[in-house]
Amino acid sequence: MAYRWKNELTHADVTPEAAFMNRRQLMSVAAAGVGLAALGARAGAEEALEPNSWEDITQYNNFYEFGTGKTDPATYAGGLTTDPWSVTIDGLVEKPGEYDFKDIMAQMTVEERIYRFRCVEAWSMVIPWNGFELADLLTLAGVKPEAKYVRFETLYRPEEMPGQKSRSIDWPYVEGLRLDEAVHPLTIMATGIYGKPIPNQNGAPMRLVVPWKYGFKSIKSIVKITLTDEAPVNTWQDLQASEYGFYANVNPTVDHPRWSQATERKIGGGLFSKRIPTLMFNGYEEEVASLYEGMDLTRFY
Ligand SMILES: Nc1nc2c(c(=O)[nH]1)N[C@H]1C(S)=C(S)[C@@H](COP(=O)(O)O)O[C@H]1N2
Ligand SMILES: [Mo]
Repeated sequence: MAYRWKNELTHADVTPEAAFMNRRQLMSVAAAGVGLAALGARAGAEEALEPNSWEDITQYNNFYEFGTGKTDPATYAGGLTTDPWSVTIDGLVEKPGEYDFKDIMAQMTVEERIYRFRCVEAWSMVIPWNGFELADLLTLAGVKPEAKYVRFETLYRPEEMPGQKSRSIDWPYVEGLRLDEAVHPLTIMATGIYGKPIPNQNGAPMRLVVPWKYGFKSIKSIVKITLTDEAPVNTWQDLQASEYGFYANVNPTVDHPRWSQATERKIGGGLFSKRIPTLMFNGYEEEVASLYEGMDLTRFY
């Protein structure tokens, strides 16, 4: 990789309870041989944002396979079998096949990424993910030069995913990225939160996290990754193309047809969740703006 991400949001400001766990986590990360430099604060971070609590992150979710209510995933996802788990990687790759999750994990370097997470519905959190760069997984499979896009699919298993009995969505849930977005060092496969295995409601055992895009791009519980030369149609675009696009880059200057995207409600303050300004590319403009040079960002949403 050309460079590795440095966390701008640090544990320096977390609540005492979380800080206790994080100290252990830092030690285990260090023991695993991951450079502590990667955990350092980025100079000039203008605000001291705190990661949300474990409760916020695991009890207020969008995972329509378990229902459309925010507490449905925490209520129903416990019944999902995530072991064994495998991911089919196919399409324009040198080594297509079924990759066992445990074999993948044995070859990946898991590190912590403290990212802002901004849902298109205008709520947000700060989440300390554990995961590996998607680029490293794609390298395992060997991307062919003709590949231009990556298509992702979530598990389809209605016996364990009660929300899939509803036909309002054409299951399985599908997402897509341009290849350069997919191999960007900010793009990770998350396998943990706060140093613990990622809970089912957050997309166990492996889910995408693309922090500069609206949350729906961060597809959960992935079973298939396909390299293609055509832009995949993602689930939300398929459902309502006038409201949800392929790029879905966070942009406070382009409103959703039904609400403003200029501000967001940061989860965690209960009824008094505070509204904060939404940042261009969710605060990752410096890292990702060059991917979209020459594109009219008010048109390509
Ligand atoms: N398979 C699948 N992935 C999904 C969703 C979903 O319904 N199904 N919801 C998306 C939306 S809208 C958001 S905001 C995030 C929520 O992630 P979180 O519950 O970990 O906060 O997951 C995204 N990934
Ligand atoms: Mo979302």
